[in-house]
Amino acid sequence: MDALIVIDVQNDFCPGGGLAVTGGDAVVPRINAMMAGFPVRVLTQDWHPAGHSSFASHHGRAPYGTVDMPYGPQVLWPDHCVQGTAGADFHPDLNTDAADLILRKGFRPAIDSYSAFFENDRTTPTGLEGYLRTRGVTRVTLAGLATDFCVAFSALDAARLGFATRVAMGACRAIDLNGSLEEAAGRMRAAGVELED
Ligand code: VGL
Ligand code: ZN
Repeated sequence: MDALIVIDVQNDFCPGGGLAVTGGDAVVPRINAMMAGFPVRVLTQDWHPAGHSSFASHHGRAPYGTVDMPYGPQVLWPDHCVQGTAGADFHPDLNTDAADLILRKGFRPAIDSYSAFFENDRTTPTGLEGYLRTRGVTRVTLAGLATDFCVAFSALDAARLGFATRVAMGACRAIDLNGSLEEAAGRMRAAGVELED
């Protein structure tokens, strides 16, 4: 059984948003068209409380530096996807009606969660693995935002958990911070993730 996992197609990751990804909105028609081809469809939503510890503003710092968190280095982001704000809403044209499950992540104040499977400590589960396994899913295809952070971390975890994992690169867009896209692509390939156009 195949699942489509759509990562964080939210207003703040689209042009005009708090953490805008270049061309982020361009993935929407492509993802809507893909949905019909999958029996299991999951959308994830980055869902931070105000003042989240991944926000540069929380530390009185400029965005895109890093801090050492108890779980390791953490990139500091502009405020984004704050619970209940318009920036946290899905892009208005995304076909959210087609979703079987909407999974929220990043809601714990002290820990970020790039991956749809585990938070950034790499051990706290989101519950998605259990959902997919109990629905009989063995293969996952990922799409969405951003290629080099939440999509890549989700793909690497999916592969590690034993799901046959594919990323629809044409239905993703990257932040590309200091070569992070190339690095993420290399790590995904090395982990056996299939990168397709
Ligand atoms: C993301 C940075 C911070 C993502 C989420 O969806 O890729 N990136 N929060
Ligand atoms: Zn976030």
